[in-house]
Amino acid sequence: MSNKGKYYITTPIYYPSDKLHIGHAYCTVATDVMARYKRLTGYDVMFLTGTDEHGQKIEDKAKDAGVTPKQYVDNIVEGERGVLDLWKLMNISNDRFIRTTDDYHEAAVQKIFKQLYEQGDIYKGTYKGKYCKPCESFWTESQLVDGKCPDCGREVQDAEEEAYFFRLSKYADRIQDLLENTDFLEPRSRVNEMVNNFIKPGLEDLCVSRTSFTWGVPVDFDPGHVVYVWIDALSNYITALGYDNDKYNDYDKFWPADVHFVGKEIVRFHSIIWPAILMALNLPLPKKVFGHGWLLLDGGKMSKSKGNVVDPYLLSERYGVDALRFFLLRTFPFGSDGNFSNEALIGTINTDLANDLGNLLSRTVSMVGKYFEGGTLPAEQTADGLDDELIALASGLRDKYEAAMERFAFQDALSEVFKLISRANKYIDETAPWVLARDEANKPRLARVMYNLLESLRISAVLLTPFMPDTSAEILRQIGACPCCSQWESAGKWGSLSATATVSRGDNLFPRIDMEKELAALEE
Ligand code: ME8
Repeated sequence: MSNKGKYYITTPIYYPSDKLHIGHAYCTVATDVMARYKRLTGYDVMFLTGTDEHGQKIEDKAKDAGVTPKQYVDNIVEGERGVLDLWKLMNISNDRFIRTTDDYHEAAVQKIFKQLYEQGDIYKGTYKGKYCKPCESFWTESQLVDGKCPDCGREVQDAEEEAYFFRLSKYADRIQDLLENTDFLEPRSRVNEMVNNFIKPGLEDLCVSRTSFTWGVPVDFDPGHVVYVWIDALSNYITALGYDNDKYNDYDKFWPADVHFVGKEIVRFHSIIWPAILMALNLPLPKKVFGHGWLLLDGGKMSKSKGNVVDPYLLSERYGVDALRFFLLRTFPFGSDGNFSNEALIGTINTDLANDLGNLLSRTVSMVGKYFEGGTLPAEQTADGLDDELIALASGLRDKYEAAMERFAFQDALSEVFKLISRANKYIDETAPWVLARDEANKPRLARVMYNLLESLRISAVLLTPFMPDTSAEILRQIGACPCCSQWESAGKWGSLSATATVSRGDNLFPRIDMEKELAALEE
């Protein structure tokens, strides 16, 4: 396999203030799909995810639970059905997992904070403002919406305390230029929002330390202050590679990141504050920040603090990991919001996976087994003009898929694959193999029809691998694909499967779900 170079991709580091929900799984699955896709195409990938473990909210939650903050986060991260278990269950292929309570990270954050202070990018002042406790966000009066937190709509409190500030204002012009004149931030629609709402009204310096709680990285030169959220959280992307620490040694190789995937509510932190911190540290900027949309439930954002969350653990167990992964990226365009519902999930499983993909595989493999000795195609095969359209579609698929994947348009990439799957199902009706099978003289033609179906399945399965790794492996196994025709290169080459492939039947990939019964069962 060719090595195309390095690729570094990250998820946000999630707050382990509660169990993670389907919104977190959404971003992590998307990142995993991209990481797997890049590996498939020959990149040396670093995929980072992790947890953001400090802050007042976690301190409060731990107190309520009667445990220390560290015990609290340890349980959510490492405990049974915790974050690590969830990612394992969901087949997440992260190369590294960072916890902001890891010693090496804390020590590096202290160094970064001190450096910024010593060079004058951080100074001491008094913080006056409004604070939203559930969101752990400070807001200025002008940012409030109807006097409430612009993120969650809840009440905010007056806050005033001695604090350190980062000179964000100093970087305003450079950040505006970065946002407006490069493709640093995508989707592009988010650029105007950042520039008009945050930069044009005047970027204010950012409060980066707190004295009102203790669960944070201590400011080592000023006891009583802990580093407040963003310098701690954002620097995970470099400390996890070994920046300012000896734990890892990958900074030179992998930084700058190729893309940070983040939800739209933290685009501001990643496209304004993070580049400013990096500019102050004189480090290269990530190549791209992509702000994805939210999964909504009954029209509102799912969130741990609102409690309207859907458990990805339960959904994976009930419907299968691959079905859930597929649903998340097939149904919602990555840059936009989408409404999660059980009906949509079951509908997608039934339509795309059970009817279209599952049926194509089971019909094809069972016909090959039924019509040919030992399930092996004979070498003598007869082509027909009827095959051309299917072959043309399959041969052009990889390029279209690649173009969509490079835009993070997962839904479009899957639509292209499913066009081939539908076309192949139609091809079965057009060629009517059961009619051909009635006459021995038609065997070479029948063999060719079967081969074309197996080839369509092979190319589809290779391209579905990043989305549904286990399912794709099973399809490739059933159709008798050798390892070398299961690679990216061969997904672009019609005819890679051996003409005399041998199929082996397996279980039905996705049994159809009875929607009514299932919805009733879920209500219980
Ligand atoms: O913001 N729909 O952590 P967090 C889609 N620790 N995605 C969602 C979602 C939803 N309803 N809810 C959450 C933090 N997400 C900080 C990040 S990064 C240096 C620090 C996803 O636990 C989405 O990617 O609140 C969002 O940005 C992220 O989880 C926020 O997770």
